[in-house]
Amino acid sequence: MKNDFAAADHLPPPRFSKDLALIAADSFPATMPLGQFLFEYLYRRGVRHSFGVPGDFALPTFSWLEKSKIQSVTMTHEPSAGFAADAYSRINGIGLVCVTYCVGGLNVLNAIAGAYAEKSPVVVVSGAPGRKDREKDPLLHHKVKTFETQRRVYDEVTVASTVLLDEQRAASEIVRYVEACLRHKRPVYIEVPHDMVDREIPIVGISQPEPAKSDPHTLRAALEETLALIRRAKKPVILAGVELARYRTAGLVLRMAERMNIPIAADLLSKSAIPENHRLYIGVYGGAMSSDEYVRNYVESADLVLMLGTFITDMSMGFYTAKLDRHRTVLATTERVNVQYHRYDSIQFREFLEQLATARMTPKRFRRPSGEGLPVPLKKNERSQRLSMADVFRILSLHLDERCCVVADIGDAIFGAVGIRSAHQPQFIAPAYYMSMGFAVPGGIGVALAAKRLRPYVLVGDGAFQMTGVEISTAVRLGLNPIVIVLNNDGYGTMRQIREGGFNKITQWNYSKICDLVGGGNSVVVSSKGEFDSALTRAQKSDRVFVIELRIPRSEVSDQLAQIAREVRKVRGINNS
Ligand SMILES: Cc1ncc(C[n+]2csc(CCOP(=O)(O)OP(=O)(O)O)c2C)c(N)n1
Ligand SMILES: [Mg+2]
Repeated sequence: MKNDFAAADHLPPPRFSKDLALIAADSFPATMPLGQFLFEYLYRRGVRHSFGVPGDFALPTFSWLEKSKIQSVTMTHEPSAGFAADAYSRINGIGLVCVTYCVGGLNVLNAIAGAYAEKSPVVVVSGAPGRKDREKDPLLHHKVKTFETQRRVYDEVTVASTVLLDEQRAASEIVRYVEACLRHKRPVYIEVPHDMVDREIPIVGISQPEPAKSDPHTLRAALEETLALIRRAKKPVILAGVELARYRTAGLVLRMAERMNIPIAADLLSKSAIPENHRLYIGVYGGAMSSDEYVRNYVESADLVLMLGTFITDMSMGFYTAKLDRHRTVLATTERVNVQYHRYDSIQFREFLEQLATARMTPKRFRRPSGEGLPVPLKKNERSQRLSMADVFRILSLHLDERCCVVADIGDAIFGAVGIRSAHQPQFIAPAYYMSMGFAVPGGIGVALAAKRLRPYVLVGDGAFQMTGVEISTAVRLGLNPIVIVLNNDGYGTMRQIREGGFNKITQWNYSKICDLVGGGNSVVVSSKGEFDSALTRAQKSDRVFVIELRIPRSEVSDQLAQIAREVRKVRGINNS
Protein backbone atom coordinates (compact mmCIF):
# COMPACT_ATOMS: atom_id res chain seq x y z
CA MET A 1 0.00 0.00 0.00
CA LYS A 2 2.63 2.50 -0.89
CA ASN A 3 0.38 4.91 -2.67
CA ASP A 4 -2.31 6.01 -0.24
CA PHE A 5 -1.25 9.59 -0.89
CA ALA A 6 -2.67 9.54 -4.37
CA ALA A 7 -6.14 9.79 -2.87
CA ALA A 8 -5.40 11.99 0.15
CA ASP A 9 -2.95 14.12 -1.74
CA HIS A 10 -2.79 16.97 0.73
CA LEU A 11 0.09 16.17 3.08
CA PRO A 12 3.57 15.66 1.67
CA PRO A 13 4.66 12.03 2.00
CA PRO A 14 6.62 11.41 5.20
CA ARG A 15 10.26 12.08 4.56
CA PHE A 16 11.46 8.98 6.35
CA SER A 17 12.40 6.38 3.86
CA LYS A 18 10.89 2.94 3.84
CA ASP A 19 14.08 1.75 2.14
CA LEU A 20 15.64 -0.34 4.88
CA ALA A 21 18.94 -0.66 2.98
CA LEU A 22 19.55 3.00 3.86
CA ILE A 23 19.66 2.19 7.54
CA ALA A 24 21.31 -1.24 7.38
CA ALA A 25 24.41 -1.55 9.59
CA ASP A 26 26.62 -2.35 6.60
CA SER A 27 25.72 0.96 4.93
CA PHE A 28 27.74 2.75 7.66
CA PRO A 29 31.51 2.57 8.36
CA ALA A 30 32.54 0.04 11.03
CA THR A 31 33.07 2.83 13.58
CA MET A 32 32.01 6.48 13.71
CA PRO A 33 32.11 9.29 16.25
CA LEU A 34 28.90 9.05 18.29
CA GLY A 35 27.68 12.53 17.33
CA GLN A 36 28.28 11.89 13.66
CA PHE A 37 26.35 8.62 13.73
CA LEU A 38 23.46 10.15 15.70
CA PHE A 39 22.77 12.90 13.18
CA GLU A 40 23.54 10.75 10.13
CA TYR A 41 21.00 8.18 11.31
CA LEU A 42 18.39 10.88 12.01
CA TYR A 43 19.04 12.36 8.56
CA ARG A 44 18.55 8.99 6.88
CA ARG A 45 15.28 8.65 8.78
CA GLY A 46 14.04 11.93 7.37
CA VAL A 47 15.10 14.69 9.78
CA ARG A 48 16.17 17.80 7.86
CA HIS A 49 15.85 20.47 10.58
CA SER A 50 16.58 20.67 14.28
CA PHE A 51 15.09 23.27 16.63
CA GLY A 52 16.82 24.32 19.83
CA VAL A 53 19.04 26.49 21.96
CA PRO A 54 22.65 25.47 22.73
CA GLY A 55 24.37 25.42 26.14
CA ASP A 56 27.83 24.43 27.34
CA PHE A 57 27.00 20.77 28.01
CA ALA A 58 25.45 20.53 24.55
CA LEU A 59 28.09 22.44 22.55
CA PRO A 60 30.03 19.36 21.37
CA THR A 61 26.72 17.85 20.24
CA PHE A 62 25.76 21.07 18.44
CA SER A 63 29.13 20.98 16.67
CA TRP A 64 28.29 17.55 15.23
CA LEU A 65 24.84 18.79 14.34
CA GLU A 66 26.37 21.70 12.46
CA LYS A 67 28.67 19.36 10.54
CA SER A 68 25.74 17.10 9.60
CA LYS A 69 23.26 17.52 6.72
CA ILE A 70 20.57 18.62 9.20
CA GLN A 71 19.92 22.39 9.41
CA SER A 72 20.10 23.64 12.98
CA VAL A 73 17.62 26.41 13.83
CA THR A 74 18.33 28.40 16.98
CA MET A 75 15.07 29.69 18.47
CA THR A 76 14.46 32.50 20.96
CA HIS A 77 13.37 30.15 23.77
CA GLU A 78 13.14 26.37 24.26
CA PRO A 79 9.32 26.15 24.48
CA SER A 80 9.21 27.58 20.97
CA ALA A 81 11.74 25.01 19.78
CA GLY A 82 9.46 22.27 21.10
CA PHE A 83 6.34 23.69 19.45
CA ALA A 84 8.16 24.19 16.15
CA ALA A 85 9.48 20.61 16.24
CA ASP A 86 6.01 19.29 17.09
CA ALA A 87 4.37 21.04 14.12
CA TYR A 88 7.29 20.02 11.88
CA SER A 89 6.99 16.37 12.93
CA ARG A 90 3.25 16.26 12.21
CA ILE A 91 3.94 17.17 8.61
CA ASN A 92 7.40 15.71 8.05
CA GLY A 93 6.83 12.39 9.85
CA ILE A 94 9.69 12.94 12.33
CA GLY A 95 11.36 15.98 13.93
CA LEU A 96 14.20 16.92 16.25
CA VAL A 97 14.83 19.18 19.24
CA CYS A 98 18.39 19.80 20.51
CA VAL A 99 18.84 21.45 23.90
CA THR A 100 21.15 21.65 26.83
CA TYR A 101 20.84 19.93 30.19
CA CYS A 102 17.86 20.76 32.47
CA VAL A 103 17.67 24.53 31.86
CA GLY A 104 16.99 23.66 28.24
CA GLY A 105 15.51 20.18 28.55
CA LEU A 106 13.09 21.06 31.33
CA ASN A 107 12.21 24.31 29.57
CA VAL A 108 10.98 22.43 26.51
CA LEU A 109 9.20 19.78 28.56
CA ASN A 110 5.68 21.20 28.21
CA ALA A 111 5.88 21.21 24.42
CA ILE A 112 7.16 17.63 24.41
CA ALA A 113 4.36 16.60 26.77
CA GLY A 114 1.98 18.03 24.17
CA ALA A 115 3.71 16.06 21.43
CA TYR A 116 3.29 12.90 23.51
CA ALA A 117 -0.39 13.56 24.19
CA GLU A 118 -1.13 14.28 20.54
CA LYS A 119 1.11 11.62 18.99
CA SER A 120 3.74 13.73 17.32
CA PRO A 121 7.08 11.98 16.64
CA VAL A 122 9.75 14.31 18.09
CA VAL A 123 13.26 13.12 19.02
CA VAL A 124 14.69 15.12 21.95
CA VAL A 125 18.50 15.21 22.09
CA SER A 126 19.86 16.83 25.22
CA GLY A 127 23.48 17.61 26.01
CA ALA A 128 24.47 16.64 29.55
CA PRO A 129 27.29 16.45 32.10
CA GLY A 130 30.01 13.98 31.10
CA ARG A 131 30.37 10.37 32.17
CA LYS A 132 33.46 11.39 34.12
CA ASP A 133 31.65 14.37 35.75
CA ARG A 134 29.11 12.00 37.30
CA GLU A 135 31.58 9.84 39.25
CA LYS A 136 31.57 11.63 42.59
CA ASP A 137 28.13 13.25 42.38
CA PRO A 138 29.42 16.85 42.54
CA LEU A 139 27.23 19.97 42.43
CA LEU A 140 27.49 20.91 38.76
CA HIS A 141 25.56 23.82 37.30
CA HIS A 142 22.11 22.92 35.85
CA LYS A 143 21.85 19.77 38.02
CA VAL A 144 18.59 19.55 39.96
CA LYS A 145 18.43 16.55 42.32
CA THR A 146 20.54 13.83 40.76
CA PHE A 147 22.20 13.43 37.37
CA GLU A 148 19.23 11.24 36.46
CA THR A 149 16.60 13.88 37.20
CA GLN A 150 16.02 15.06 33.66
CA ARG A 151 15.89 11.57 32.17
CA ARG A 152 13.44 10.45 34.82
CA VAL A 153 11.21 13.45 34.21
CA TYR A 154 11.31 12.67 30.50
CA ASP A 155 10.20 9.11 31.17
CA GLU A 156 6.74 10.56 31.77
CA VAL A 157 6.46 12.36 28.44
CA THR A 158 8.20 9.97 26.04
CA VAL A 159 7.86 6.35 24.95
CA ALA A 160 11.50 5.73 25.88
CA SER A 161 14.41 7.64 27.39
CA THR A 162 18.12 6.84 27.55
CA VAL A 163 21.52 8.27 28.51
CA LEU A 164 24.29 7.25 26.12
CA LEU A 165 26.97 6.22 28.62
CA ASP A 166 28.30 3.10 26.90
CA GLU A 167 30.23 3.20 23.59
CA GLN A 168 29.46 -0.44 22.82
CA ARG A 169 25.71 0.02 22.98
CA ALA A 170 25.39 3.60 21.77
CA ALA A 171 24.67 2.84 18.09
CA SER A 172 22.03 0.22 18.78
CA GLU A 173 20.43 2.48 21.42
CA ILE A 174 20.19 5.36 18.95
CA VAL A 175 18.60 3.11 16.35
CA ARG A 176 16.15 1.59 18.83
CA TYR A 177 15.01 4.98 20.13
CA VAL A 178 14.61 6.61 16.75
CA GLU A 179 12.68 3.59 15.48
CA ALA A 180 10.46 3.66 18.59
CA CYS A 181 9.68 7.32 17.87
CA LEU A 182 8.68 6.47 14.30
CA ARG A 183 6.64 3.43 15.30
CA HIS A 184 4.71 4.96 18.19
CA LYS A 185 4.51 8.48 16.70
CA ARG A 186 5.53 9.81 20.08
CA PRO A 187 8.62 11.56 21.49
CA VAL A 188 11.78 9.78 22.68
CA TYR A 189 14.58 11.23 24.77
CA ILE A 190 18.30 10.71 24.08
CA GLU A 191 20.75 12.27 26.53
CA VAL A 192 24.30 12.75 25.27
CA PRO A 193 27.01 13.37 27.90
CA HIS A 194 29.46 15.92 26.53
CA ASP A 195 32.47 13.59 26.89
CA MET A 196 30.76 10.79 24.93
CA VAL A 197 29.79 12.60 21.76
CA ASP A 198 33.26 12.66 20.14
CA ARG A 199 34.08 9.02 20.97
CA GLU A 200 34.35 6.43 18.22
CA ILE A 201 31.57 3.90 18.59
CA PRO A 202 31.22 0.55 16.81
CA ILE A 203 28.28 0.49 14.40
CA VAL A 204 27.04 -2.94 15.44
CA GLY A 205 23.90 -4.51 16.85
CA ILE A 206 21.57 -2.57 14.58
CA SER A 207 18.50 -4.66 14.00
CA GLN A 208 15.96 -3.88 11.31
CA PRO A 209 12.50 -2.88 12.51
CA GLU A 210 10.12 -5.83 12.14
CA PRO A 211 6.72 -4.94 10.69
CA ALA A 212 4.05 -5.91 13.24
CA LYS A 213 1.26 -8.22 12.07
CA SER A 214 -2.33 -8.70 13.23
CA ASP A 215 -3.51 -11.95 14.70
CA PRO A 216 -5.37 -13.29 11.61
CA HIS A 217 -8.33 -14.80 13.53
CA THR A 218 -8.93 -11.67 15.57
CA LEU A 219 -8.64 -9.51 12.46
CA ARG A 220 -11.16 -11.65 10.57
CA ALA A 221 -13.64 -11.63 13.45
CA ALA A 222 -13.44 -7.85 13.87
CA LEU A 223 -13.82 -7.29 10.15
CA GLU A 224 -16.78 -9.63 9.81
CA GLU A 225 -18.59 -7.93 12.64
CA THR A 226 -17.81 -4.45 11.29
CA LEU A 227 -18.79 -5.30 7.72
CA ALA A 228 -22.08 -6.85 8.88
CA LEU A 229 -22.90 -3.59 10.67
CA ILE A 230 -22.01 -1.53 7.60
CA ARG A 231 -24.15 -3.79 5.37
CA ARG A 232 -27.16 -3.37 7.65
CA ALA A 233 -26.72 0.39 8.13
CA LYS A 234 -29.05 2.72 6.23
CA LYS A 235 -27.31 5.91 7.31
CA PRO A 236 -23.67 5.25 8.22
CA VAL A 237 -21.08 8.00 8.69
CA ILE A 238 -17.29 7.94 9.13
CA LEU A 239 -15.80 10.07 11.88
CA ALA A 240 -12.22 10.42 10.64
CA GLY A 241 -9.71 10.67 13.48
CA VAL A 242 -6.32 12.24 13.99
CA GLU A 243 -4.45 8.94 13.67
CA LEU A 244 -5.30 8.94 9.96
CA ALA A 245 -3.00 11.94 9.59
CA ARG A 246 -0.26 10.62 11.88
CA TYR A 247 -0.17 7.14 10.35
CA ARG A 248 -0.78 8.44 6.81
CA THR A 249 -3.84 6.25 6.33
CA ALA A 250 -6.37 8.89 5.25
CA GLY A 251 -6.11 7.61 1.67
CA LEU A 252 -7.31 4.17 2.74
CA VAL A 253 -10.32 5.63 4.50
CA LEU A 254 -11.14 7.80 1.51
CA ARG A 255 -10.96 4.78 -0.75
CA MET A 256 -13.33 2.90 1.54
CA ALA A 257 -15.70 5.87 1.80
CA GLU A 258 -15.75 6.34 -1.96
CA ARG A 259 -16.42 2.66 -2.69
CA MET A 260 -19.23 2.53 -0.13
CA ASN A 261 -20.42 6.12 -0.68
CA ILE A 262 -20.34 6.90 3.04
CA PRO A 263 -20.05 10.56 4.17
CA ILE A 264 -17.12 11.63 6.35
CA ALA A 265 -16.93 14.08 9.25
CA ALA A 266 -13.75 15.12 11.07
CA ASP A 267 -13.25 16.40 14.62
CA LEU A 268 -11.20 19.32 15.92
CA LEU A 269 -8.07 17.18 16.23
CA SER A 270 -8.34 15.64 12.81
CA LYS A 271 -9.56 18.71 10.91
CA SER A 272 -8.02 18.58 7.42
CA ALA A 273 -6.89 14.92 7.72
CA ILE A 274 -9.55 14.36 5.06
CA PRO A 275 -9.52 16.97 2.26
CA GLU A 276 -12.35 19.31 3.19
CA ASN A 277 -13.42 19.86 -0.40
CA HIS A 278 -14.02 16.14 -0.95
CA ARG A 279 -17.55 15.36 -2.16
CA LEU A 280 -18.17 13.09 0.84
CA TYR A 281 -16.85 15.48 3.52
CA ILE A 282 -19.57 17.08 5.64
CA GLY A 283 -17.74 19.13 8.30
CA VAL A 284 -16.37 19.03 11.85
CA TYR A 285 -18.37 17.11 14.44
CA GLY A 286 -17.94 17.83 18.14
CA GLY A 287 -21.36 17.77 19.80
CA ALA A 288 -22.24 21.34 20.71
CA MET A 289 -18.98 22.49 19.12
CA SER A 290 -19.75 21.14 15.63
CA SER A 291 -19.06 23.35 12.62
CA ASP A 292 -22.80 23.56 11.84
CA GLU A 293 -26.17 21.99 12.61
CA TYR A 294 -26.11 19.89 9.45
CA VAL A 295 -23.05 17.89 10.51
CA ARG A 296 -24.25 17.66 14.11
CA ASN A 297 -27.65 16.29 13.09
CA TYR A 298 -26.16 13.95 10.52
CA VAL A 299 -23.74 12.28 12.93
CA GLU A 300 -26.25 12.13 15.78
CA SER A 301 -28.97 10.59 13.65
CA ALA A 302 -26.68 8.11 11.86
CA ASP A 303 -27.38 4.45 12.60
CA LEU A 304 -23.65 3.62 12.45
CA VAL A 305 -20.66 5.86 13.26
CA LEU A 306 -17.32 4.44 12.12
CA MET A 307 -14.73 6.22 14.27
CA LEU A 308 -11.42 5.53 12.56
CA GLY A 309 -8.29 6.65 14.39
CA THR A 310 -10.31 8.91 16.67
CA PHE A 311 -9.14 10.30 20.02
CA ILE A 312 -12.24 10.89 22.12
CA THR A 313 -11.27 13.96 24.15
CA ASP A 314 -13.38 16.26 26.31
CA MET A 315 -12.86 19.37 24.17
CA SER A 316 -13.06 17.78 20.72
CA MET A 317 -16.29 16.08 21.78
CA GLY A 318 -17.80 19.42 22.82
CA PHE A 319 -17.29 18.94 26.54
CA TYR A 320 -19.50 15.83 26.92
CA THR A 321 -22.17 17.02 24.51
CA ALA A 322 -21.25 14.54 21.74
CA LYS A 323 -23.70 11.68 21.27
CA LEU A 324 -21.78 8.60 20.25
CA ASP A 325 -23.31 5.65 22.08
CA ARG A 326 -21.50 2.36 21.82
CA HIS A 327 -24.44 0.46 20.37
CA ARG A 328 -24.08 2.36 17.09
CA THR A 329 -20.31 2.83 16.90
CA VAL A 330 -17.16 1.11 15.77
CA LEU A 331 -14.01 2.65 17.25
CA ALA A 332 -10.80 1.50 15.55
CA THR A 333 -7.45 2.97 16.59
CA THR A 334 -3.83 1.87 16.58
CA GLU A 335 -4.43 0.49 20.06
CA ARG A 336 -7.61 -1.56 19.62
CA VAL A 337 -10.82 -2.09 17.74
CA ASN A 338 -14.16 -1.80 19.55
CA VAL A 339 -17.19 -2.99 17.61
CA GLN A 340 -20.26 -1.99 19.60
CA TYR A 341 -19.66 -3.70 22.95
CA HIS A 342 -16.92 -6.10 21.74
CA ARG A 343 -13.24 -5.31 22.03
CA TYR A 344 -10.53 -6.75 19.79
CA ASP A 345 -6.81 -6.41 20.57
CA SER A 346 -3.80 -7.54 18.48
CA ILE A 347 -5.06 -5.86 15.33
CA GLN A 348 -2.86 -3.66 13.19
CA PHE A 349 -4.81 -0.50 12.39
CA ARG A 350 -3.48 -0.25 8.84
CA GLU A 351 -4.33 -3.87 8.03
CA PHE A 352 -7.85 -3.36 9.37
CA LEU A 353 -8.30 -0.28 7.17
CA GLU A 354 -6.78 -1.98 4.12
CA GLN A 355 -9.25 -4.81 4.40
CA LEU A 356 -12.18 -2.44 4.89
CA ALA A 357 -11.06 -0.42 1.89
CA THR A 358 -11.16 -3.45 -0.38
CA ALA A 359 -14.22 -5.22 1.08
CA ARG A 360 -17.19 -5.72 -1.21
CA MET A 361 -20.13 -3.51 -0.40
CA THR A 362 -23.17 -2.10 -2.17
CA PRO A 363 -22.78 1.70 -2.16
CA LYS A 364 -25.01 3.58 0.28
CA ARG A 365 -27.37 6.36 -0.68
CA PHE A 366 -25.84 9.73 0.16
CA ARG A 367 -25.55 13.08 -1.54
CA ARG A 368 -24.11 16.17 0.14
CA PRO A 369 -26.32 19.23 -0.29
CA SER A 370 -24.44 21.47 -2.73
CA GLY A 371 -22.65 24.49 -1.28
CA GLU A 372 -23.35 23.23 2.25
CA GLY A 373 -20.97 24.75 4.82
CA LEU A 374 -19.10 26.93 2.32
CA PRO A 375 -18.42 30.58 3.29
CA VAL A 376 -20.68 33.30 1.92
CA PRO A 377 -18.73 35.83 -0.22
CA LEU A 378 -18.21 39.28 1.25
CA LYS A 379 -20.69 41.85 -0.05
CA LYS A 380 -19.67 45.44 -0.83
CA ASN A 381 -22.08 46.98 1.65
CA GLU A 382 -20.64 44.87 4.49
CA ARG A 383 -17.06 46.06 4.13
CA SER A 384 -17.29 48.94 6.58
CA GLN A 385 -18.97 46.81 9.28
CA ARG A 386 -17.08 45.77 12.41
CA LEU A 387 -15.66 42.27 12.43
CA SER A 388 -17.47 39.58 14.38
CA MET A 389 -15.59 36.37 15.23
CA ALA A 390 -17.75 34.45 12.76
CA ASP A 391 -16.67 36.93 10.06
CA VAL A 392 -13.01 36.49 10.93
CA PHE A 393 -13.24 32.79 10.07
CA ARG A 394 -15.57 33.35 7.13
CA ILE A 395 -13.33 35.97 5.47
CA LEU A 396 -10.24 33.90 6.18
CA SER A 397 -11.92 30.85 4.60
CA LEU A 398 -12.55 32.83 1.43
CA HIS A 399 -8.78 33.38 1.07
CA LEU A 400 -7.55 29.86 1.82
CA ASP A 401 -6.45 27.30 -0.73
CA GLU A 402 -4.26 24.22 -0.92
CA ARG A 403 -1.06 26.23 -0.48
CA CYS A 404 -2.14 27.41 2.98
CA CYS A 405 -1.73 25.80 6.36
CA VAL A 406 -3.74 27.29 9.22
CA VAL A 407 -1.85 26.97 12.50
CA ALA A 408 -4.16 27.79 15.40
CA ASP A 409 -3.26 28.64 18.98
CA ILE A 410 -5.43 28.08 22.04
CA GLY A 411 -8.24 30.53 22.66
CA ASP A 412 -10.91 31.58 20.23
CA ALA A 413 -8.28 31.04 17.53
CA ILE A 414 -8.83 27.29 17.84
CA PHE A 415 -12.50 27.14 18.83
CA GLY A 416 -13.59 29.52 16.09
CA ALA A 417 -11.39 27.67 13.59
CA VAL A 418 -13.91 24.82 13.68
CA GLY A 419 -15.89 27.11 11.36
CA ILE A 420 -13.11 27.44 8.74
CA ARG A 421 -14.28 25.91 5.52
CA SER A 422 -12.86 26.62 2.12
CA ALA A 423 -13.78 25.50 -1.40
CA HIS A 424 -10.15 24.32 -1.57
CA GLN A 425 -8.22 22.13 0.84
CA PRO A 426 -5.97 24.07 3.20
CA GLN A 427 -4.13 22.23 5.96
CA PHE A 428 -4.92 22.70 9.63
CA ILE A 429 -2.56 22.15 12.58
CA ALA A 430 -3.28 22.88 16.23
CA PRO A 431 -2.69 21.39 19.69
CA ALA A 432 -6.38 20.54 19.87
CA TYR A 433 -6.14 17.98 22.67
CA TYR A 434 -3.29 19.12 24.94
CA MET A 435 -4.20 22.75 24.33
CA SER A 436 -1.03 24.55 25.31
CA MET A 437 -0.91 28.26 24.56
CA GLY A 438 2.11 29.52 22.65
CA PHE A 439 2.05 26.82 19.96
CA ALA A 440 1.09 28.70 16.84
CA VAL A 441 3.81 31.27 16.03
CA PRO A 442 6.69 28.78 16.46
CA GLY A 443 4.46 26.04 15.00
CA GLY A 444 4.22 28.15 11.84
CA ILE A 445 8.01 28.04 11.54
CA GLY A 446 7.95 24.25 11.84
CA VAL A 447 5.29 24.01 9.14
CA ALA A 448 7.14 26.33 6.75
CA LEU A 449 10.34 24.32 7.07
CA ALA A 450 8.62 20.94 6.80
CA ALA A 451 6.70 21.79 3.62
CA LYS A 452 8.00 24.59 1.45
CA ARG A 453 4.81 24.71 -0.62
CA LEU A 454 2.67 25.54 2.44
CA ARG A 455 2.36 29.13 3.69
CA PRO A 456 1.47 29.25 7.40
CA TYR A 457 -1.60 31.29 8.40
CA VAL A 458 -1.00 31.65 12.10
CA LEU A 459 -4.10 32.41 14.20
CA VAL A 460 -3.14 33.54 17.65
CA GLY A 461 -4.84 35.36 20.53
CA ASP A 462 -3.18 38.38 22.16
CA GLY A 463 -2.48 36.31 25.28
CA ALA A 464 -0.84 33.44 23.43
CA PHE A 465 1.09 35.93 21.28
CA GLN A 466 2.62 37.40 24.42
CA MET A 467 4.02 33.93 25.23
CA THR A 468 5.90 33.07 22.03
CA GLY A 469 5.13 35.83 19.49
CA VAL A 470 8.70 37.12 19.45
CA GLU A 471 9.54 33.94 17.58
CA ILE A 472 8.57 35.95 14.50
CA SER A 473 12.17 37.06 14.81
CA THR A 474 13.32 33.57 13.76
CA ALA A 475 10.93 33.54 10.81
CA VAL A 476 12.40 36.86 9.62
CA ARG A 477 15.96 35.57 10.00
CA LEU A 478 15.18 32.43 8.02
CA GLY A 479 13.39 34.37 5.27
CA LEU A 480 10.07 32.60 5.94
CA ASN A 481 6.78 34.37 5.27
CA PRO A 482 4.04 33.32 7.69
CA ILE A 483 0.92 35.47 7.86
CA VAL A 484 0.36 36.05 11.58
CA ILE A 485 -3.17 37.07 12.54
CA VAL A 486 -3.31 38.39 16.10
CA LEU A 487 -6.85 38.24 17.52
CA ASN A 488 -6.63 41.12 19.95
CA ASN A 489 -9.65 41.02 22.24
CA ASP A 490 -7.87 42.68 25.16
CA GLY A 491 -6.96 39.71 27.32
CA TYR A 492 -7.87 36.12 28.07
CA GLY A 493 -11.23 35.97 26.30
CA THR A 494 -11.66 32.22 26.71
CA MET A 495 -11.08 32.39 30.45
CA ARG A 496 -13.43 35.40 30.73
CA GLN A 497 -16.16 33.31 29.15
CA ILE A 498 -15.73 30.67 31.82
CA ARG A 499 -14.98 32.85 34.85
CA GLU A 500 -14.61 36.62 34.97
CA GLY A 501 -11.77 38.05 37.04
CA GLY A 502 -8.86 40.45 37.16
CA PHE A 503 -6.57 37.48 36.45
CA ASN A 504 -7.73 37.59 32.80
CA LYS A 505 -6.27 41.04 32.24
CA ILE A 506 -3.02 41.40 30.31
CA THR A 507 -1.03 44.40 29.11
CA GLN A 508 -2.21 45.92 25.83
CA TRP A 509 0.69 45.70 23.41
CA ASN A 510 1.11 47.48 20.14
CA TYR A 511 1.31 44.19 18.27
CA SER A 512 1.96 45.68 14.87
CA LYS A 513 5.27 47.09 16.18
CA ILE A 514 6.73 43.59 16.44
CA CYS A 515 8.17 44.01 12.93
CA ASP A 516 10.19 47.03 14.09
CA LEU A 517 11.42 45.07 17.08
CA VAL A 518 12.62 42.06 15.11
CA GLY A 519 13.77 44.05 12.08
CA GLY A 520 11.59 42.63 9.31
CA GLY A 521 8.14 41.96 7.94
CA ASN A 522 5.09 44.18 7.41
CA SER A 523 2.15 44.79 9.66
CA VAL A 524 -1.28 46.35 9.67
CA VAL A 525 -4.06 46.96 12.22
CA VAL A 526 -7.64 46.29 11.14
CA SER A 527 -11.10 46.33 12.70
CA SER A 528 -13.63 46.14 9.84
CA LYS A 529 -14.53 43.29 7.51
CA GLY A 530 -13.28 45.11 4.43
CA GLU A 531 -9.99 46.04 6.08
CA PHE A 532 -9.38 42.41 7.04
CA ASP A 533 -10.20 41.23 3.54
CA SER A 534 -7.82 43.78 2.00
CA ALA A 535 -5.10 43.00 4.54
CA LEU A 536 -5.26 39.31 3.61
CA THR A 537 -4.98 40.17 -0.08
CA ARG A 538 -1.95 42.35 0.64
CA ALA A 539 -0.39 39.70 2.85
CA GLN A 540 -0.83 37.08 0.16
CA LYS A 541 0.97 39.25 -2.37
CA SER A 542 3.86 39.87 0.01
CA ASP A 543 6.69 37.39 0.31
CA ARG A 544 7.66 38.56 3.80
CA VAL A 545 6.33 37.93 7.28
CA PHE A 546 3.00 39.74 7.50
CA VAL A 547 1.36 40.57 10.82
CA ILE A 548 -2.35 41.50 10.90
CA GLU A 549 -3.62 42.75 14.24
CA LEU A 550 -7.39 42.35 14.46
CA ARG A 551 -9.05 44.64 16.98
CA ILE A 552 -11.95 42.59 18.29
CA PRO A 553 -14.42 43.92 20.91
CA ARG A 554 -14.15 42.12 24.27
CA SER A 555 -17.73 40.94 23.95
CA GLU A 556 -17.12 39.17 20.60
CA VAL A 557 -16.72 35.38 20.72
CA SER A 558 -17.28 32.59 18.22
CA ASP A 559 -20.39 30.42 18.58
CA GLN A 560 -18.15 27.44 19.27
CA LEU A 561 -16.40 29.14 22.19
CA ALA A 562 -19.70 30.40 23.57
CA GLN A 563 -21.09 26.85 23.49
CA ILE A 564 -18.02 25.23 25.02
CA ALA A 565 -17.80 27.85 27.77
CA ARG A 566 -21.49 27.32 28.58
CA GLU A 567 -20.89 23.57 28.93
CA VAL A 568 -17.76 24.04 31.05
CA ARG A 569 -19.63 26.43 33.37
CA LYS A 570 -22.51 23.98 33.63
CA VAL A 571 -20.34 20.95 34.38
CA ARG A 572 -18.15 22.87 36.87
CA GLY A 573 -21.09 24.71 38.48
CA ILE A 574 -19.80 28.22 37.69
CA ASN A 575 -22.14 31.19 37.69
CA ASN A 576 -20.39 33.91 35.68
CA SER A 577 -22.74 36.81 36.35
C1 LIG B 1 0.45 27.44 28.48
C2 LIG B 1 -0.98 27.67 28.88
N1 LIG B 1 -1.27 28.44 29.95
C3 LIG B 1 -2.55 28.66 30.30
C4 LIG B 1 -3.58 28.11 29.59
C5 LIG B 1 -5.03 28.37 29.99
N2 LIG B 1 -5.69 29.20 28.97
C6 LIG B 1 -6.46 28.69 28.00
S1 LIG B 1 -7.08 29.84 26.96
C7 LIG B 1 -6.34 31.08 27.82
C8 LIG B 1 -6.51 32.50 27.37
C9 LIG B 1 -6.03 32.71 25.97
O1 LIG B 1 -5.99 34.09 25.72
P1 LIG B 1 -5.73 34.62 24.27
O2 LIG B 1 -4.54 34.00 23.69
O3 LIG B 1 -5.77 36.10 24.31
O4 LIG B 1 -6.98 34.05 23.45
P2 LIG B 1 -8.53 34.38 23.68
O5 LIG B 1 -9.05 33.40 24.67
O6 LIG B 1 -8.63 35.79 24.17
O7 LIG B 1 -9.15 34.18 22.34
C10 LIG B 1 -5.62 30.59 28.92
C11 LIG B 1 -4.87 31.44 29.87
C12 LIG B 1 -3.23 27.28 28.51
N3 LIG B 1 -4.14 26.64 27.79
N4 LIG B 1 -1.94 27.10 28.17
MG1 LIG C 1 -7.31 37.38 23.88
